[in-house]
Amino acid sequence: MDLIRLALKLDSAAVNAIAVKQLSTDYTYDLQDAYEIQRLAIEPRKERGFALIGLKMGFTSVAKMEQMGVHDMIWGRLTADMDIPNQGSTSMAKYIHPRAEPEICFRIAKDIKGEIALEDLDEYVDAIAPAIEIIDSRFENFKFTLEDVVADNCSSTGLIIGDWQEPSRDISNLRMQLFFDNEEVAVGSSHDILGDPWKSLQAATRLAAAYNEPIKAGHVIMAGAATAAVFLKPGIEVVAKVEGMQDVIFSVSD
Ligand code: OOG
Ligand code: MG
Repeated sequence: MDLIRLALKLDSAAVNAIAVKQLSTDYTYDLQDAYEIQRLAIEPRKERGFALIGLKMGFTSVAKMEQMGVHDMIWGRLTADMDIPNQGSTSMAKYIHPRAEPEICFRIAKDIKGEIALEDLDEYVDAIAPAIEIIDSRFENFKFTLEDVVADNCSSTGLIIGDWQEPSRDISNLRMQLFFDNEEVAVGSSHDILGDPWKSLQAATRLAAAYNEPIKAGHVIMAGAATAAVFLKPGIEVVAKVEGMQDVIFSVSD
């Protein structure tokens, strides 16, 4: 199996917004191969001038695992081309079948070299923010196995980060809501993210160390969605509200 060829296939599916068949239909491959395909698929992005800006955790809530039928935590890479400014807009034409989900994001204050214990994480974080993630599986019908979704960089495609604020250790029970044109389309609690989003950051330090992916000062780490994700539609305004934080907003054009 040619991992580079599969990585390039996924990169071109993302760039051209054209779905491809699940890799697992034609290939037998394990999680290690899947993370290697993911790593290789990020290289052409870097070559196009888009640096790594951080990492994301996925399937850190039961709501997400049940929606997608996948039952293990995963992690993916975030690159500069995915960043959409708060109050900005994005176009449906860039995606295959995009969905949005409300998240919490950590900003890293200094380089992290190995796994960090939960109680020591404060030192490494200088801000937190509410965020929205846009996910867009490159696989037909948004269907995949655990290996497929990992190879496909955990469906990563866009992120909108709200106003940064002082990090608080106590973010384990904040209401998190997603609105499309003022109508609530998803609601949950930050408690749904592993009981506490800081635990998701802890898991990110463990997994990044295990896969030799350094987390650097200035990187952002997305903790994973608290709710199921909702399909975007052209013409809507999307707002995420995280209790005690400023709203995050973006709009969707054709
Ligand atoms: C995979 C990405 C999962 C999250 O927050 O749980 C994720 C997917 O659902 O397609 O980003
Ligand atoms: Mg997510």
